[in-house]
Amino acid sequence: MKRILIALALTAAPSLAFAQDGSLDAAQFRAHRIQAVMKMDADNDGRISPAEFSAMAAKRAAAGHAGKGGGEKLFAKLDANGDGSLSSDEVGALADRRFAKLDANHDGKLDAAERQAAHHGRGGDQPTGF
Ligand SMILES: [Ca+2]
Ligand SMILES: [Ca+2]
Repeated sequence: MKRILIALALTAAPSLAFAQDGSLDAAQFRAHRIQAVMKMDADNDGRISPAEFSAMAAKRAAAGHAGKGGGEKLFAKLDANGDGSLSSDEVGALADRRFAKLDANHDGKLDAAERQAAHHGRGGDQPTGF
């Protein structure tokens, strides 16, 4: 089961290809976020444990990326089913919500400006850059 999840996560995460105009649709955004978060999966079990999550948060903090320290609250927020680990589904669901928020003009795509805003994490309090 775990192996299947990993395989799915891998095939669902194609290299990020921008449309010609540099915009990104919801599916691409989602794949990209899942890919980024699953990099935290140090033991490759297809899920992000609290330890893996805080290791990444600590790394980012050390690299000078702000983050409000303890990722515990954030982790709890991301762990939609409360099973103590983050699955790619949970990450994907959050990415969808994030996308809807970032898509300022609601055209179903993130253009360069909207993506820029995302990059700077405006209104984001999340060390993983959601
Ligand atoms: Ca893991
Ligand atoms: Ca979970």
